[in-house]
Amino acid sequence: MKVALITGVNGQDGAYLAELLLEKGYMVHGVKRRASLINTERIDHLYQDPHGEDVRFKLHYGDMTDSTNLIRIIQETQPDEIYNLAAMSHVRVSFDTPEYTANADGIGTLRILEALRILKMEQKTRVYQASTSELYGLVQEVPQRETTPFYPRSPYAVAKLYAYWITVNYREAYGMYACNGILFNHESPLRGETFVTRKITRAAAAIVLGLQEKLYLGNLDARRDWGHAKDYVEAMWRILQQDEPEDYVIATGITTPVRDFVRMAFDELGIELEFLGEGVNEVAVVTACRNKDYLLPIGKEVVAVDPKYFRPTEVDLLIGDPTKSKTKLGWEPTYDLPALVKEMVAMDVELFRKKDIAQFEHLMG
Ligand code: NDP
Ligand code: GDR
Repeated sequence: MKVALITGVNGQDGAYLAELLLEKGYMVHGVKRRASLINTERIDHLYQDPHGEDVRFKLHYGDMTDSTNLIRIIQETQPDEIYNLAAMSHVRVSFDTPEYTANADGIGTLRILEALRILKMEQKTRVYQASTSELYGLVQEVPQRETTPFYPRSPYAVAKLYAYWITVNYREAYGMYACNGILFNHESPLRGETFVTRKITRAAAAIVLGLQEKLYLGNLDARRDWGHAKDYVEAMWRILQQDEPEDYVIATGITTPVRDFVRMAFDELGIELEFLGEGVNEVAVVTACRNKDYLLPIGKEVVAVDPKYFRPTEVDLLIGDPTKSKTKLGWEPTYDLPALVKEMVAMDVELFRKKDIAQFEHLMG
């Protein structure tokens, strides 16, 4: 039985990847941080009683900033494959916590690679590093591919730049099977609530259900190449199954402005919007309601801009060229953007309907 270790197992990608690897028959170990409240909601359905027989999913407490603990977990679990997904992954927040982000996202990757050398496992264990389209930052070339120069635009992206190159360096210096997946934005109903897509789908659901008045956003002009996380974790696995270790762009090849994502999410609920005004004064108002269950007053302002969500330096345009991953990995996305939006909106409506509304009140701001 192959053994995998996933850092960031209770994040969006960790949850989908753990499920995929369990389906493939792996023994899966996950690293999670201690939190004051249990935050394993995304992986609770995978939980197995550790006292039972044939347990194939185990969680370990750990932190990317603590090398002693990473060395111990790797020694105990003896993984064939490590998927390093743990990171402070919010670009805007990285401007507020730059040093911590560098430590967890940059040096954290070094700690994993060096742990394998200390334990003399560098020839046994394959490493997947969660690299990002944020490395491309300021547009140098479109679509962005494996050979496009990097120009990171946030403390997050700069930390990930270090992680990218230390992975390449350990591959070249020590002959390790260590690869970067340069993944463009990928979303799902499990996406964290403060990333723009999930923020929009949750707000659209809450507004039509009368639980929220308005959605405040930052830069509506930014364009992103959005795919579904379920497709992207399949690519991670494929990257570690090749004869030679290489780096791959994983993307859909289609880019969409944030404004259009907003339009699509509300449209899914039968609400048609018109965007009026410019810059910080831009708003979206309701022009039609097609669904009798979700009636909002025509002319109601449901979206406005709040400059607090602007970033000191922004990444304006991301569009990936997935040719290499299609050719070499045989990977293709199965979801398009309309299917992704549909699934996310439906799930958020269901969540708000199912759960006690009071639980959400503190999140409405
Ligand atoms: P999430 O933010 O959903 O998950 C990140 C995970 O990392 C969480 O489990 C979090 O734990 C954990 N984590 C954060 N800091 C530490 C730490 N110091 N020690 C241990 N664990 C930590 O991210 P995604 O699942 O969306 O992304 C997975 C990886 O892929 C990240 O590295 C991200 O930067 C990268 N990436 C993501 C893309 C995307 O579009 N989703 C695109 C390209 C790259 P906790 O729950 O305790 O906070
Ligand atoms: P991103 O994702 O920064 O691309 O990083 P995010 O969804 O946060 O932002 C996408 C774009 O939307 C604009 N935007 C807003 N963003 C947020 N979060 N909140 C808002 O209110 C808002 N309004 C407009 C942003 O300015 C940006 O241009 C994600 C993360 O998952 C990273 O970890 C990963 O590496 C990259 O995707 C690829």
